[in-house]
Amino acid sequence: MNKKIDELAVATIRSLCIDEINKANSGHPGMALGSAPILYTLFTRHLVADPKDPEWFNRDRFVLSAGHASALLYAMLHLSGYELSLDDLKNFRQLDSLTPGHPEYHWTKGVDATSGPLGQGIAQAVGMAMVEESVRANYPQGDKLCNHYTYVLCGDGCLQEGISQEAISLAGHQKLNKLILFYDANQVTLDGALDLSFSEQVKARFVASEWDVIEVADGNDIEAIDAAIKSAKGSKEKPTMILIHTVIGYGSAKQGTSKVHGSPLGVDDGKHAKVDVYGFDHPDFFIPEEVKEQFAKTFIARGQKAHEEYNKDIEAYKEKHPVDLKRFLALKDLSVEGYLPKVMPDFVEGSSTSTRVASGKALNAYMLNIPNLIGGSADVAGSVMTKLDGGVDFTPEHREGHNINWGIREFAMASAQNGMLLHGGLRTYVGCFCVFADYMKAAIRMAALSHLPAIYLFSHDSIAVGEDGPTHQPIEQLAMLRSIPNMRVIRPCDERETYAAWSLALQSMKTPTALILSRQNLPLMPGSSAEGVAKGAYVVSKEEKKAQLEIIATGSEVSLAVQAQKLLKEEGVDVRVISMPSWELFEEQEASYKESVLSLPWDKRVSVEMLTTFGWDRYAKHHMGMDTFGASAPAKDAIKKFDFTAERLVRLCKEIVK
Ligand SMILES: Cc1ncc(C[n+]2csc(CCOP(=O)(O)OP(=O)(O)O)c2C)c(N)n1
Repeated sequence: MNKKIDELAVATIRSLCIDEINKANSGHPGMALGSAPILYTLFTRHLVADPKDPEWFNRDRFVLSAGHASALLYAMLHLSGYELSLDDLKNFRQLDSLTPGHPEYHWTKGVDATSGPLGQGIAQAVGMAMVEESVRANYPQGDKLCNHYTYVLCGDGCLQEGISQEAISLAGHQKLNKLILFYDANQVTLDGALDLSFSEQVKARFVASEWDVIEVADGNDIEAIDAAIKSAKGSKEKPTMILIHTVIGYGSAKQGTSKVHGSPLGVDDGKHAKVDVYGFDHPDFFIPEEVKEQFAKTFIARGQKAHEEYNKDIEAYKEKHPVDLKRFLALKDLSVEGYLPKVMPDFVEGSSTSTRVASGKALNAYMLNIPNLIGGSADVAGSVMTKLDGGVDFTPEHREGHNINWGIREFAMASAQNGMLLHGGLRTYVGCFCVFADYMKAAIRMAALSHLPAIYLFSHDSIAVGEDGPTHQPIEQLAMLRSIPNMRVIRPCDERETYAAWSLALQSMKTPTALILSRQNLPLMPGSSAEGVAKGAYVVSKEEKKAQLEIIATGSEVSLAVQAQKLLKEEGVDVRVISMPSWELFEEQEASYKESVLSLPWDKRVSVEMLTTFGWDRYAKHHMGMDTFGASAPAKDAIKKFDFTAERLVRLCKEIVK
């Protein structure tokens, strides 16, 4: 190996990082400078990807879990031939630039995952590695379609976050041997030395989680990093963590301290690092020709060759397995078009079922049609109905399995789902009790921000959970979910609405969907409609002549509202009942449709939802909801205690009409 060019290239990368951050007068030089040799070694000697086709399906994936080191990733992408110009580097962190503060998927070509919230990148990489196995196992000669490594770079911060352990533990259990994690162990975080808050034996923790561990003593030793990656790629049984001792802010007068974590070096210190330490005496943003050539003949040439060979393999595959290839090509981009059943099943009028059971039935029906639908729950499959009946579990021995046992790791489950969808090749869902959506919030937000069509099944959706009590009874969770931009929440009122909700969730391409499901049985509503669900809200039970009030209900409260409507009629009060399974879908409708459903003025409308009333002012002046925590008791007693009855709704409506 030519040590001289390696040193020159690393000096170039580090200098670019210093210049990007100095020009922006903002950014995180610390880890970028310390980790530069790691990414240089990975990109020039191992990573397989094609900058001309950044979305090439079979590329190796790379996740910068420590997203604050974005200046380094951008320098790497520029040198590696991606569509990211020197001007883009000069615009680091500026409005609408291709080089935002933290890496954003869909925005900057070559960025495989949005990252920055520490820890989540590790779980996303675990999800990617799971899909890599699943896709390969689900096709004949699957290795011709999907066969690559997943790399992730993290720092001390990511490993302090709890989600990292959930993800590491899962990856070890699943024996994801093609997952390779670099740990930039610089022993410094934002506030100071790591030992202010951390004295863990990190190696032992990984070993205990069934990982291989390799240690590199000097983060500037490219040959040692290279040898570690080679060894990790050969692992047959376990994922590998490569612990690399680095120096934060390498080259700066402030290296080794937290002062260099998140502040620009400035001109003088920048010059000191570049000239005195790296021996790189050039103008800002200078890239030597030899360095450009080095990337052209390593990373760029390797990727191009691999991609060409892959394309040839696909041509041959087409001859042998045309039907499988068609499925692969559709699902690689997450589309299920052509795989959804054309008609709804015949629902039994007069029947009653919980929407969690209805969801399980819908899932099974859709799974029979969509071969690459995969998912599971955080140890509540039997309660949330997340299993494919008679299906196989996804395990190291059965990578073709569709049922994932996520274990009680809600946050990593949701974050890994993001990684699965970022990878592409299959559609996913995850489930847990609605109240624990809070555990997953940061990952749900990330799905919405990353435009991923994640599906969440949240059952046990109100105080009707019953005996488990207020710890398990959601109150404010729907308000939280509804407040996330680019998020869709659907709370179906019966079996028909549940099937429709599932279909909409699967058709979504860029928006996550949460299905909010009941534990208790709900009657099939004669007026419920799949088309109505698609519009977010519709009249489920009309007024007799002229409505004096409009009751807007969701989920289990729709039947309660219809009951109240009947009682009110007996007392001479005419009301309309609207089922509103999804605020977000309703907001997408034209004004004329919205006005046809909500036809009365705001002060003549009542919302009914056995959850917080927070947010409902948007649609109604009057509310029947739950603005306290619930209580532990059989469901009927809990509901009685909080007087969540048709009679109360009748009283409220009469009061308003008066
Ligand atoms: C979940 C989360 N919490 C806090 C932060 C703010 N933050 C960004 S970097 C950082 C310190 C990370 O330390 P380390 O991983 O060692 O990075 P280094 O100091 O080496 O750059 C913190 C607290 C964040 N980005 N995400």
